[in-house]
Amino acid sequence: MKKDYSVWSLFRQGLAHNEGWDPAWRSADPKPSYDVVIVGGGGHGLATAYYLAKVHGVRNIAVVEKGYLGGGNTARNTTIVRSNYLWDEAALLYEHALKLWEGLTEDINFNVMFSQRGVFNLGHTLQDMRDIERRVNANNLNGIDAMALTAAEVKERIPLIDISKSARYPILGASFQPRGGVARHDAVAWGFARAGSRYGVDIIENCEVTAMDIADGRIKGLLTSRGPIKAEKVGCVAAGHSSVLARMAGIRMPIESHPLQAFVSESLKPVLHTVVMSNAVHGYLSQSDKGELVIGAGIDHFNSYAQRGSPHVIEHTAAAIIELFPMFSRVRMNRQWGGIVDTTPDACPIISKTKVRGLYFNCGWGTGGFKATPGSGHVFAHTIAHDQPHPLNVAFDLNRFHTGHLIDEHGAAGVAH
Ligand code: FAD
Ligand code: PYC
Repeated sequence: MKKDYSVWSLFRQGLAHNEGWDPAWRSADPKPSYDVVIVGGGGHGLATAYYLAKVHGVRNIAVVEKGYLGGGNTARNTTIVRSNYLWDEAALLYEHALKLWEGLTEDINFNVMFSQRGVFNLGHTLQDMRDIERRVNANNLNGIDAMALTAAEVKERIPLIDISKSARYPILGASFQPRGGVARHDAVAWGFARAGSRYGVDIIENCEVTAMDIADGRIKGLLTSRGPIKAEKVGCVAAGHSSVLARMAGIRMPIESHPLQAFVSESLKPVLHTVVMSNAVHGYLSQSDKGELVIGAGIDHFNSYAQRGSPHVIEHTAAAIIELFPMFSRVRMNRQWGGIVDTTPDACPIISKTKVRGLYFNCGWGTGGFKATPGSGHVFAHTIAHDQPHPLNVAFDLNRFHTGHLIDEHGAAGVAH
């Protein structure tokens, strides 16, 4: 039947509580076996399934998710996207992702509301500014748009910010990436789910992986809360629970899991047209299209799998934001939440084959994986399809923690940990 896209149709659908709408993706029951099973229905897992189908022609794929799609960190993050990392390996990986973001809405035919409104990383000490200059120079050598700004130049672009010298941590300048920005987190999960579903990917929610069937050093399948599933290959993309899954395969991941919190304010008229981050005072914020201030905190330093954190961390972040923007002291906050982030010793992800043949892990994105979602899915799909890393993720192999070839990105991570 021909679809009716008129205004009247929209009105009718509204009154009918959207009953005539087609679901965006097909909800599937598990089949007995698949060529590839992706564990984790967040943005990274769904993107992996999509690129496996689209780029590598794999057709018999399932994504199994223990809760609902995008209910993990994908829907809990503050959606900052940038690629201004220090070392070549990381910068090229995140830049690959940023280029994919720039065409993503068209590619998956779903508006992910990618808004390139620029990202500022503030510097508050002489050493911060030296690090910023070093990072900006390294970015420029990699063809990444980045510039170092003075405090006056920051003020010119963000009139509300306080650059007075009397602040506890005065702003001395910033790095600025104009192509950075934010995207709509839910839309990323829904868009990849719909696009993958159209290639026949089975999306299976409320399906928790509880054990792995491994024989003769090879993955044979998974035990799940919805029964056993056989699989030729398994890709685990379960941010927050990567080490739990790895343990099922006898692998000890170099990962610590921490809560990371965020909160949003009531809606305001548009006042902040860009993204501001400060590692020194420890807060980052942007204004959503609905007008809310979206504010993120530093990690809670204890390990936990609970998706909440301590009140003092939120209090500390609120103080930091008020220090940067004194006028926000009168804004009321609406809600707060936490997610679990898997951090690695070098603040870089693991995208890797494992000692178990056919079993792959993509994890350890810590506080900064949302920005990588399309790039991460793209290179991980290549790794699974070819049983070889994509050139961009060779350096992110699990073995680097044995060989010592770490890629220290603590300075460029948005949140210190
Ligand atoms: P998820 O969306 O968490 O997906 C993993 C899925 O695996 C989950 O849905 C989970 O339910 C599922 N799963 C786990 N175990 C099992 C199992 N046994 N069986 C089946 N399924 C399982 N990054 C940025 O780049 N920019 C930011 O501004 C930013 N801000 C952040 C703010 C906060 C408060 C938080 C918490 C994170 C932030 N991040 C940010 C980090 C970012 O959210 C993550 O790195 C990224 O979303 C990870 O994506 P994912 O798809 O792997 O994870
Ligand atoms: O990695 O850019 C980042 C980030 C911002 C907030 C949390 N992570």
